[in-house]
Amino acid sequence: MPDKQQTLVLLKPDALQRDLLGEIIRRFEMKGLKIVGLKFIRLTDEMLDEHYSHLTSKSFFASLKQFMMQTPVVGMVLEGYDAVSEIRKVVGSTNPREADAGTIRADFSMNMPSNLIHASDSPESAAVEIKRFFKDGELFTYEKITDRYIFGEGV
Ligand code: IDP
Ligand code: MG
Repeated sequence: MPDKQQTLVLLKPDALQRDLLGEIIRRFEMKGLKIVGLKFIRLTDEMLDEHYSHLTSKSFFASLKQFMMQTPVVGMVLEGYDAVSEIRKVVGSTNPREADAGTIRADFSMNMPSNLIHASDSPESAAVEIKRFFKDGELFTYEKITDRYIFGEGV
């Protein structure tokens, strides 16, 4: 049985400005990823220092943080089998020009840091990032009538 996981996604300010929120969420839904958390988040400098701590030494760090604070971001927690790696597949490589055609970053973006989406890169960082942005009461588990078709349960 594959591993049912939850992962953290942020839709970045370029997704909001370019009216791509719906298109991106639609692609996650089409893949069969279940939305278990969804809200606007106004990121702060402190939150970004923590979230992008692996990039503090990079020359683009300050401008990346500035970019991420331009508008609220949409935070999502998505659930599915191997959700962490499956979402990264749908999202595509960090540099949109190196991303495979058909991925969201390749299809809708050109450059960094404006590559539309953050998605956790491992189950361990997903657990930390979900806790960073969502309280327990903001996550919802529920049955969908399509679960058995998407997840293969009881078929
Ligand atoms: P990821 O978002 O695919 O996990 P990371 O290496 O964790 O990639 O980088 C976080 C974010 O930092 C990227 O999504 C992108 O927005 C930004 N970034 C990464 N590399 C560069 C760069 O070389 N120039 C500008 N921004 C970058
Ligand atoms: Mg990353």
